[in-house]
Amino acid sequence: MATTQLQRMDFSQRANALTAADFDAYWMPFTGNRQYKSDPRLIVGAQGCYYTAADGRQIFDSLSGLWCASFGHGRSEIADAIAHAARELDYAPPFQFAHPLAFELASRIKALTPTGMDHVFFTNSGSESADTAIKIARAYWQKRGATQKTRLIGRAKGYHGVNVGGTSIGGIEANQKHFGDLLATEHLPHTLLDDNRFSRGIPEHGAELADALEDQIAAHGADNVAAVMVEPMSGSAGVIVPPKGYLRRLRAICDRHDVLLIFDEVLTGFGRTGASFGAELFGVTPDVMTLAKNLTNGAVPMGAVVVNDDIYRTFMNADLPEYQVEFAHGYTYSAHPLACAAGLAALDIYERDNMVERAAALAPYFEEQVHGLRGLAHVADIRNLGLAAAIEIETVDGEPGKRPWQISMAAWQRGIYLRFGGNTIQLGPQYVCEREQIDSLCNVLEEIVPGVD
Ligand code: PXG
Repeated sequence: MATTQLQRMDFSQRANALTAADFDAYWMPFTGNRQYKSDPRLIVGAQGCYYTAADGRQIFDSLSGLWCASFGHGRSEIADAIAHAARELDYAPPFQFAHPLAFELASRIKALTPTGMDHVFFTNSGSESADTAIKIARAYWQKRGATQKTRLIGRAKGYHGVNVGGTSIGGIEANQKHFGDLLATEHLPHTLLDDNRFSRGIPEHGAELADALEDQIAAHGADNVAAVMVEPMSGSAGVIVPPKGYLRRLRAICDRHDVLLIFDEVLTGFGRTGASFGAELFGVTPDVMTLAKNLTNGAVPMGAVVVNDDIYRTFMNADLPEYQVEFAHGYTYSAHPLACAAGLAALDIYERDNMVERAAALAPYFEEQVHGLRGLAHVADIRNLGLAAAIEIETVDGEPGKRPWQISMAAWQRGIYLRFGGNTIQLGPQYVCEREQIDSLCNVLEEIVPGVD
């Protein structure tokens, strides 16, 4: 439908007007396009913890969008901030010029992130944050004269988005196998151990798996290793929580060998684990931290990379004429005024409404209810941390994703948006939801999980 025919953004009317050609024109990301287009699941509105489907049904959002709208949908403060910014300053070039909101938001992020994380580089997504972090790490060692320090170490089952750096350092084979040569990277073993099945929160076993980092650094020589990047808690691979002591051990090994530690906090940032950041929960401060998602409550795409003072000063103290760029990197939309406005409004809500405390207060109840699903047919494991949980589903027909997909489709029929990935279904409710909503989510799962083939 031509945009001029509808001045207002009436999503529901527009949903009804879509044609087969429109469906064909849109190549959907991370989607079985053929299946979706034969059975579209259109979303036309969002408020609080619910989406509105095109057929008018209210659909419970059990993953805060994609882990990004944790403070509740339709926050009017954020909408107003975006609208104001769009009218006052729709765009400003971020290279060599800037607008005030960028500095304000950087200061706010600095104040909220762990002590020592002092300087903020803006991107537009988690993927861009991951690739930016990798480039910062490599360029840092170059500036320090350690030109050989370029190798990168990630972790099996890690997810750092879909750009080339993040795809390489990530450890999800399905995301890598179609793309030929990627960056050379090593991968630490994941920490998904049989002994830890059905652990509640942080599992007991496996801290020693961190010692693989010693071996990998030794194999290449510390002089050749730039950085290690891990999620404090792996989200996409199905809520893999690091064992007690594991991240501290990684930190110690990095310190011993002068290797930068990058925490990808795109998903864990701003309260998801029941603490403000994974770094805080686990008591480990990285050198570089990547952020996105909740930074704007999902309302405008935005990411950020936060670095410690040593890294920033190393770039600033480079022996270059003052007018020359210290880091040849940036995006047309870095620190976009609409994103900054959304970020400032989202962080106002985050602080004023004590979002971390809310998430932490709901987490024990969530844990109890989710673990109540243990014993259902097909359930192989349940893992959780804060307001994140994954239910691992036994594989059928050699297709790990089949049952999770069937469960998600059944959930949609029952009024729940449910995310599935690999052999898991994943839950990440909004911090603003209530116990009753967790109850009804788990009640529906109790009915549909055993019901799939
Ligand atoms: N790092 C981490 C840790 C993430 O979780 C990204 C980077 C990439 O962010 P962008 O904004 O480029 O998508 C992510 C994204 C899921 C799921 O189902 C998780 C993500 C995205 C989509 C689905 O767990 N995380």
